[in-house]
Amino acid sequence: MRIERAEVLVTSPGRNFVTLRITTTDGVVGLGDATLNGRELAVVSYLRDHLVPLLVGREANDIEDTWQYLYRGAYWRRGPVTMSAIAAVDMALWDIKGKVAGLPVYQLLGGRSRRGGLAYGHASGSTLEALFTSVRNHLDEGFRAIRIQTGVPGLKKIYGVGGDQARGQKYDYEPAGRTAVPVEEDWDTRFYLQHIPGVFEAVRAEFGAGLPLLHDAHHRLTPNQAAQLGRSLEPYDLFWLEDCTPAENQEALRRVRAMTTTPLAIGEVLNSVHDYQTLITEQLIDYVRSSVTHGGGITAMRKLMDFAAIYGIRSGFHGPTDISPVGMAAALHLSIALHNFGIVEYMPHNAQTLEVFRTGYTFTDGLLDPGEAPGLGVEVDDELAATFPYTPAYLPVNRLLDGTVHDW
Ligand code: CS2
Ligand code: MG
Repeated sequence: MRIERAEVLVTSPGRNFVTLRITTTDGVVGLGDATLNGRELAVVSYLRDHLVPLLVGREANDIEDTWQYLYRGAYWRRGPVTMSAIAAVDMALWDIKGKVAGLPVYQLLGGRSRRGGLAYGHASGSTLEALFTSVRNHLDEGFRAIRIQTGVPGLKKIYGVGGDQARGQKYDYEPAGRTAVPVEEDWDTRFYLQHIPGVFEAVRAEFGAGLPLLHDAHHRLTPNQAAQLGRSLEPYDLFWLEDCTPAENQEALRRVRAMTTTPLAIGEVLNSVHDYQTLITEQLIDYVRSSVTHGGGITAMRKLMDFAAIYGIRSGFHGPTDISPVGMAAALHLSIALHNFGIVEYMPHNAQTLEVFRTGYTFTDGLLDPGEAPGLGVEVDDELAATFPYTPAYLPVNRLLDGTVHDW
């Protein structure tokens, strides 16, 4: 069974998604997610101009060989554009293999390790009152683990803090801005560090000790600041503190790790096992945050997680709405099969997106399940997808109060 055709679909039902569709000589179709938020068209070109011509005529069954061919054969290894493109090919080939076998992909990965994957939702509010409402709404929707982000006095707007939920603005920071250039936001780490511990104290007082709580620092702190935050949050027993320092400096986590017992998660911008080498071998983190979409696909993420398993490190795959339903499904098949699963991020896609991509995964009692459909279990509606053309959209840029550009 050879690859007959590979097409790249770009659609924007509220936000941009890049999907690779591979069709085999037997007429079997597989889908892969290649969405790289804010740099989508770079991956479209990488796929269309450089990978599709290499794929046509290749044996569709040989997933590992195709992965190595695209990774080693390119000479230029790693990086988010390359790895997202390879991920899309990899996912599509697993989708095809599952369909040919008549099995959901998780069965091909060794079968089920649990009933469902614990998912966390994004609660946020510019004030404590708005935050509490958001937490309650998430609990009502069935979430059993919740990420907490709030406004900070003295700062105008903070990424990850949504608007008025009653007016449907729940995740209005995702996508950040459908504008020609990025929106600019302000930032001051001292204001932030002074404010956050009190927020967690209030959330614990309101919702009790049992609820798993997470927090994302979005790479904005120095190692010392991150250590200070981790220590100040210890009384509130976080499930994790995410992306406390810029992820490209693995050694920075040594200082943080030595200073706090708050569990650490990092890696949504990492895309290779090599990016994790120090983090994993020195046990500097507790959770791997890469997505299957940006981490080279199921083949690569399975290996990364097996490496992490030796050190007792678990998965916490990135699952914001910029991971398409196809990428989310791939993450869920892997999550359900892995022994060292930890948690998975879940921001439900909007209704338009779920009309373009018909999904088979379910969310029940706080757990996500990939479903039993053969392959990944997602289908795309071409005609509907074509009615939502690509729209430029960018994440915000941060400036300190004196105008200096700050870490994302
Ligand atoms: C966030 C995301 O989900 C998360 O943890 O950090 O909102 C992230 O900023 C975007 O997905 C970036 O594309
Ligand atoms: Mg994050």
